[in-house]
Amino acid sequence: MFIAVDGGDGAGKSAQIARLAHWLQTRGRRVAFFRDPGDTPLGDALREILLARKDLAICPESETALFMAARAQLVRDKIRPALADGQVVLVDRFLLSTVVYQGYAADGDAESIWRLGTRLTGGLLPDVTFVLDCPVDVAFGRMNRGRDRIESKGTDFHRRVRDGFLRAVDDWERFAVPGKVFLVDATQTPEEVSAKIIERLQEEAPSLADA
Ligand code: Z5A
Repeated sequence: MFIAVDGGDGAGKSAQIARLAHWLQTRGRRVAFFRDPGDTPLGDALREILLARKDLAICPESETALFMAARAQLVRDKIRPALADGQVVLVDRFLLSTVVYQGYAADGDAESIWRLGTRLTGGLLPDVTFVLDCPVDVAFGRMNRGRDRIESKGTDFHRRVRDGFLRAVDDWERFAVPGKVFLVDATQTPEEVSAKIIERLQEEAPSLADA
């Protein structure tokens, strides 16, 4: 099974993936975790360019292409082998992030980003995507570290990102995106958010909870 956790910066994705991985592992599941972009040599190099190189001008079209290249490599080198090995794959962000950050929030064409992105993953998309929703001021208030290149784009951009995730969930069926998507209120405590995700997952895939 392939599960993505996505959403705005500081919404709590990493924290929820760690909790979900622990829950699955205590039920005897083998779990592989990856972050997008990253976790391959090419992905790590592109991550550095995309997030750390504030000196480079990178237009939305180039950003789209670079995020997609990192993801294509991750799918081929890591995600497909882990799924073939029977592991539950958890990803911190996936194509939905490109659709939102480079699409809805940057006046890009969300539908064509879904199409191209799906081609470049060879048609592989998560079975289930959890979108953590959190107001920008709450999420940014949680982040006690420096801002990367994309986080530095300003509050208006990040409000468009939040709205973009909400629109993407609404447009899921219109764009015939495979897999299920669930919006999760991420303003609650980590324990409450985690309980909601696990409840949803058990409804979707009851066999995952078998010890
Ligand atoms: N990006 C893109 O533009 N296009 C793409 O296609 C892709 C990505 C794939 C990747 O950053 C950047 O690239 C991202 C989108 C863009 N940039 N921006 N802007 P990333 O995914 O590596 O980093 P991030 O999204 O900024 O992650 P993050 O800051 O680590 O946030 P998080 O994982 O959602 O949150 P967290 O680390 O779990 O929690 C943050 C803090 O809040 C931490 O202190 C927690 O203890 C705390 N926390 C977590 N949950 C809670 C709750 N429920 N209550 C209170 N406090 C909490």
